[in-house]
Amino acid sequence: MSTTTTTVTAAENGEPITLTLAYDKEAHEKAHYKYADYLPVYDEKTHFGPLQPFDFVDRGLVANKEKPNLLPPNNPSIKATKLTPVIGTEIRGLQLSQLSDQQKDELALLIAERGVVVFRDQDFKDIGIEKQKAFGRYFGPLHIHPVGAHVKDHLELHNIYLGPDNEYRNRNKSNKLTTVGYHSDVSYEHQPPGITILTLLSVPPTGGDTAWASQTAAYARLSQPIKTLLEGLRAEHSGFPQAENARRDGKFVRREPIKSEHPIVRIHPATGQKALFVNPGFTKRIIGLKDEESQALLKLLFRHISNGQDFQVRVKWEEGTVALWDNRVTAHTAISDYNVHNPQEGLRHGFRITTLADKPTGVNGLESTW
Ligand SMILES: O=C(O)CCC(=O)C(=O)O
Ligand SMILES: [Fe+2]
Repeated sequence: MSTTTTTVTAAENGEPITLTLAYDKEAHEKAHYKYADYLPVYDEKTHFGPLQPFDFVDRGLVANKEKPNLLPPNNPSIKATKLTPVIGTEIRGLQLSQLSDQQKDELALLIAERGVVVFRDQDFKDIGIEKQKAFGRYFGPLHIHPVGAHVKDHLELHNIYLGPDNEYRNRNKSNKLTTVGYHSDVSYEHQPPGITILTLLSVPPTGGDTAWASQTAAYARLSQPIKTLLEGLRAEHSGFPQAENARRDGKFVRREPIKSEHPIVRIHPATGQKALFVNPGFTKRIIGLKDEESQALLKLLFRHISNGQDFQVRVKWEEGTVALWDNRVTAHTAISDYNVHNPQEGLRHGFRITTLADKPTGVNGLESTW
């Protein structure tokens, strides 16, 4: 398993920054890779203190619920298709880069309602990094990943890269039966992400889909006694294993890991919908239960989320696809089913912009603690 690590020095604000390149420089130079500026690197110097609390108002709260600006009726050039009855909408005929504030507000609400909205044929990947970040910032402060590879000089662009020159993303999967691992992005944060915007720059012709599960549907399917039990409970979400694995692998940890205790049933601030807010990626235990009780209940919920094909959607990426999802009402997983060593199946590369949101609120005002 080869992870390329070449160390170079970049002069930034007069201060040298050690960058580790997480790709094969020569191979990409030879191929004149169009998105070379977005290749994965590690800034091994910039360290951050804990994230600070901030006020958050969901953009979806001020949106017109009919969405007349985003999806005007009688406009045949805009096509919005429900990918499944329960979760996922695909939009063609609109450019994210051209949306007005009103349209973005309606989009925030649509993402909350549908879980994930997939935009096809976008110019978003070519509008430049500053505009990409500004688009994300409209929905909330941008998250900087505590350990991940990023785009050079832009820590807010979390790198998604799996190719012959860097298989690190699959490292922890190599002794697993499946690459599927449902999670809600960095749910251990005290004010965890709302909307994530994932843009792929290089898409394998087949494979590398992403799947999402509706956590509102997952909640709704539960029996009333289980719903009632879960509504009174919090679960611990931890960033420690991720940071410990990174350190073990010689990666730089730019922010020390934290834990949060979030309500297991969370209410979305814009839709008022209840959603399950536990995920196999980061949720470790249920507070107040005995160990065996917590393990049994989490196992039940994780299986429920992962097995529920009838409340999941699987999306095939195309050139120009951008997917936006709401981490408060969905869990998602990359599907790493392609052979990175087969040039025909090739490289999957993109970037994730992740916006932070509210401190989770549960039923009867149950709040997150830490
Ligand atoms: O690559 C994907 O499809 C999703 C990646 C992901 O879930 C993540 O980086 O958090
Ligand atoms: Fe993710």
